[in-house]
Amino acid sequence: MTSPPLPEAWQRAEVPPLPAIGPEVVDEFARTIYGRTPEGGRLTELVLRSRENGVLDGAADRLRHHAVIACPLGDLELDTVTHLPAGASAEHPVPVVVALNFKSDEVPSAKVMKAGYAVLAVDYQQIEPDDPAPPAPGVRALFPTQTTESTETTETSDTTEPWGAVAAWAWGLSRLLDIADGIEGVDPAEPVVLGHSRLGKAALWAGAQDERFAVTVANGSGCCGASLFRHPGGEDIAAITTKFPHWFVPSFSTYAGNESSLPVDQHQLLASIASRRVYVASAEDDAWADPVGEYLAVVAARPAFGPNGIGYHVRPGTHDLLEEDWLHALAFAKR
Ligand code: GTR
Repeated sequence: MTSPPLPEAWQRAEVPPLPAIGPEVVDEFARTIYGRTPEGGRLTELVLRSRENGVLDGAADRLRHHAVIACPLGDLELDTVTHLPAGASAEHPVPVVVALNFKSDEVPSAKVMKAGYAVLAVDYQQIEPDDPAPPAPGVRALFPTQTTESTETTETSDTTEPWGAVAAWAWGLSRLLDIADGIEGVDPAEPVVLGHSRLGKAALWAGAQDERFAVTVANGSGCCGASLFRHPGGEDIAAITTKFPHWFVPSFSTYAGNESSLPVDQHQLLASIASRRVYVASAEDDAWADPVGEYLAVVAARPAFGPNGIGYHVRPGTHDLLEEDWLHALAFAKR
């Protein structure tokens, strides 16, 4: 599939240098922005609740599972939806895309299913409510208060900040991969993690931390996703931490209006996923997500990847995850 051409002005924009990438970079992102996603959470029950064959004009079978995940302070229950492409079976398993949905009834299109991937998704708020003061707590209440660990080389190592909701959603994406392992017709090798917008931020943080993900796809992920903090335009730290304080560690807001003092930028997050692969997608009229900043992060991160290691497209239109975004991303994943 050919991607739409890039606007010419973008190709002349300044690309930031890429500092050396080591495990301490992921620690810095945990410490300053997302909080550390804790280890743990064990899938203890996976029950197939229903199966509808031949949905999406015959392109897929729809499976609904109930999963129980044992966490240190209690169980988290998830109701997942899996679309298996027609013809997938235990004898002919297909690779999987794990994704978070904004609503439980979101379904991939028939054309997306024909790309040959199973799509396993859950409503993201089953993992953690998207609310600064949720009426009922999510998974973050099922783990003891943690210390954000840093490497010895980092000076400020002793923080006790809670992990943000983006990190909780990232944890959920890893659990979806555990669930994929138990579904007949799914081959859990070479999995793709995909998300749009705030869920694109979560997909990137999952891809950076969970090395099982072979391909990470961030669509319209914007500020705290793929776009550079230091590229002006779109949402900034002041805006995002005012409206969504629960997404990040509380101290992240101290960088509001002072982006240049943040010890990291998002091209380093993309690069930290290498040698595994990354795909970033933007929309031309999605100014709030700063498509130019997303593109520049990809170009800046490119030296960390091998050939075909990082891909990008920008399409006409607004902030959305469209069929064409899926098809470009899956064509990249298949390469
Ligand atoms: C916006 C937010 C963005 C983006 C978006 C979304 O309101 O400012 O960072 O994540 O929501 O998730 O749709």
